[in-house]
Amino acid sequence: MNRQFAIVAIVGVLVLGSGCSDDKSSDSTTPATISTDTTTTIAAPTEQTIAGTISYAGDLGPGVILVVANLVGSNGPPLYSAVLGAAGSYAITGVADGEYILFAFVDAANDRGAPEEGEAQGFYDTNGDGNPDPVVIAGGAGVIDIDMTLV
Ligand SMILES: [Ca+2]
Ligand SMILES: [Ca+2]
Repeated sequence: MNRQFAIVAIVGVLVLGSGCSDDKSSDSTTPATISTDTTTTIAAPTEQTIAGTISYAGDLGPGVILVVANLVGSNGPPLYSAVLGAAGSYAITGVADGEYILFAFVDAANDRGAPEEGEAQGFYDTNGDGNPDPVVIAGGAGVIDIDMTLV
């Protein structure tokens, strides 16, 4: 989900006359010259991002770690996902407003799909009560430290 946005910044460059001080004929009303050919590419915006760290003590082998986010109460396929080649930090960007359940699991054969038997998994449960804690995304703000441990 690493969308990048190429943003063309139109930069108006105002070129003023040099105004040579000893030239009494200098006309301050001379039109300025505008240049509009500067292009700048910036990184994707970081707002509305869900980010955190995945911990996994096992050997990932040829597998990957999938991090998925879905709306609370949804039974459909995950709306968002990230694929990690190793345990560590993740970020899901461009998340629409909503209340999400974060879940992560090892995909041992790297064949995607739902978690299979024996694949370590975990969900975001910051208060440790055994139930997922929803993450709220709204108003252009992202969330960090959405950490999960796969067991
Ligand atoms: Ca699998
Ligand atoms: Ca909880």
